[in-house]
Formats: sequence, structure tokens, C-alpha cells
Amino acid sequence: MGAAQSQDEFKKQAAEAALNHVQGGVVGVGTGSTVNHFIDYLATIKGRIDGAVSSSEASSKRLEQHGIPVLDLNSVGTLSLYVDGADESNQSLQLIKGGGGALTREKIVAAASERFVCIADESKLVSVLGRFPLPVEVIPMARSYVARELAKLGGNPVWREGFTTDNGNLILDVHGLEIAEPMALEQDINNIAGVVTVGIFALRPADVLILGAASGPRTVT
Ligand code: ABF
Repeated sequence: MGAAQSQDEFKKQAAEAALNHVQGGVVGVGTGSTVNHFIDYLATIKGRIDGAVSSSEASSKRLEQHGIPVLDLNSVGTLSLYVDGADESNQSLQLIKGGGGALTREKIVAAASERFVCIADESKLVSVLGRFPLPVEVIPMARSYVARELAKLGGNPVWREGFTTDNGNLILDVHGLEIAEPMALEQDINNIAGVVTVGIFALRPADVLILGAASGPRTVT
């Protein structure tokens, strides 16, 4: 089996294992290829849930294609469960997210959920966050200003040209960071005028990390 094929198998493993956390009600659903597998598995038990709150237009479309009702977060209040992927996780379940560009709505739904179950293949577990370029969603008119401020923090920001988020904003991907203090950096970047969301999920980390691997799925808490 090729590396890419096995990575996808590991994503499926984690996605399927996340079904064990579904206790009915309304489920918060993230974005990305691992979550796409979760949505497909969720469809096999859709009679046991009332619907989903989605973190992106892409996930909403996939949910609706399976006949799973997509509900407005404003109408459902606190969710008991949020399932989403990540680009990186450290051992404290602090994450880098946003490779798929959905970080703002992902962070909102994660914040509104009691339990955040992160699903990933084992390659996403790292000792120090930052090898994956850090996504930062910015208001278009502030792109250059925010880029200058991010450079002052030691990063090399690159505009994700040609990409607009579901919220009509732009993304800067910040290369060259070694994020030894994820919570501090999340707060520092949050405070830059023009930043909508930074893809560090440390102030609100995942509660459970399910990693797919050759030896089978394992849970980190
Ligand atoms: C999403 O999942 C994004 O925040 C993150 O970039 C992505 C990971 O993608 P994949 O599951 O395709 O590796 O939540």
C-alpha cells in the first residue's frame, strides 16, 4: 500500500472511531478530508442524531448530500460534541488548523461545543507546532499591515493568493515559526488589528485526539 493510500486509511480509522463519541442530538462538524470520512460514517447512523452544525460550505454540502439536516448554530446553543481534523497537534492537544481555510467557523463551533474530538492520521502529531505554515484569516484591507506585524513576530507570511474564505476574507500562511508557547502566540496574533482568526487552537484545545495508525486507532487525551 502506498504512503498516500495508507494515510487515507488512517484518516478513515480515526473518523470511524469518532462515531463512538456520538450520543445523539446535534453534532458539530469540522472541515477537511478526514472530516469528510467522518461525515460519510455519520450518515450510517443519521437516524440517531437530530442534525449537524457545519464549519464550512463544503461540509454543509456533503452533509446535505447525505440527507443530514444542517442547522444554524444560533438556533441550537451549546453542542455536546464537535468533531474536526487538524494540520498538527502537539501532546497537549493544542492544534494548528486552517489548512482548508475554514478556521474561523471551526474555532466558533469548537468554542460552542462541550467536547472537541480531533481526528487525524498519526503524521499530524508533532512535538512542537509550527512546521505546518500557520494560517491567519484577515480582513482584506488589512492584509499588508497584518503581514508586517506577523513578520515582527518572527514569521514569514505568504498570502494564499486566489483563495477567499467562506466569510469573504483572505488568508496569510505564516512559515518559519517554532511555536513553543501556543497560547501566548495565539493571544498575540489575536490582538493584531485586522486579524479575524489565527489557526492556533490552544486557548481552546481538543479534548480528545484520535490518531489512525498502522497498529490501529489510538486515543490521546
Ligand atoms: C480542517 O481540517 C482544517 O482546519 C485542517 O486544515 C484540516 C485538516 O485537513 P485534512 O483532514 O484534510 O488533513 O479542520
